[in-house]
Amino acid sequence: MKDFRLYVITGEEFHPTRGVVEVMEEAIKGGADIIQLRDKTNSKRVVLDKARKLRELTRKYDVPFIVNDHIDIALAVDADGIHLGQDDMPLHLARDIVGKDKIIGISTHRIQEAREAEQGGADYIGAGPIFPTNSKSDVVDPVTTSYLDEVVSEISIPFVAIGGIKLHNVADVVNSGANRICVISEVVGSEDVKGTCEMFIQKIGEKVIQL
Ligand code: TZP
Ligand code: MG
Repeated sequence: MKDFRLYVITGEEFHPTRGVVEVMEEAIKGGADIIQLRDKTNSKRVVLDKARKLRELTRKYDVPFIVNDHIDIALAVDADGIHLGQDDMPLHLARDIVGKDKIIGISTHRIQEAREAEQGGADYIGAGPIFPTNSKSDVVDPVTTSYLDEVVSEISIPFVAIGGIKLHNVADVVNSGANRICVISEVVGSEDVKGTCEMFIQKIGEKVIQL
């Protein structure tokens, strides 16, 4: 898969007066280089409609488009991939369904899950939640940056740090070895989505040397 640095996931509850396409377009203009549609509340029909629109947008900017949970919707709109959690369709079955060319991302919260995802042929893993977050209801306790240390030392496929990552704490994550950051609320809930993405991109590129 094409590498990425700033992975932005939709979170429409954080921008109630603005449309999802408009917000995600700003994120892309600010440097988001992979986008995920995540909608845990609306009907399949509504999610499908948003997926179609975001597919159109991401094609225009040549940015990979991932659908959370819904393999059928991902296939229907020809998304680039799907993102699955530990309670979703098992990885090997998902791979059988979507084929080898689609990206499959797997959420992980502990190193055993990361190992299984890697061995099972995931294209990337999510590692988190690093910090407390209000963007996920079934959330597990924060895994902290010590989980990133484990992932850095053991896992070879790309990983993306997620969960409670803000402009004020992203340096901790970057200094733990994460080169790819995934964000919902700090980006999509911002008054300046594009500017916030630009600041994230800048901070992802800055590794603080600890003396
Ligand atoms: N998976 C682990 S934490 C999380 C997801 C989807 C939510 C991240 O959202 P935020 O607002 O960036 O903390
Ligand atoms: Mg899921």
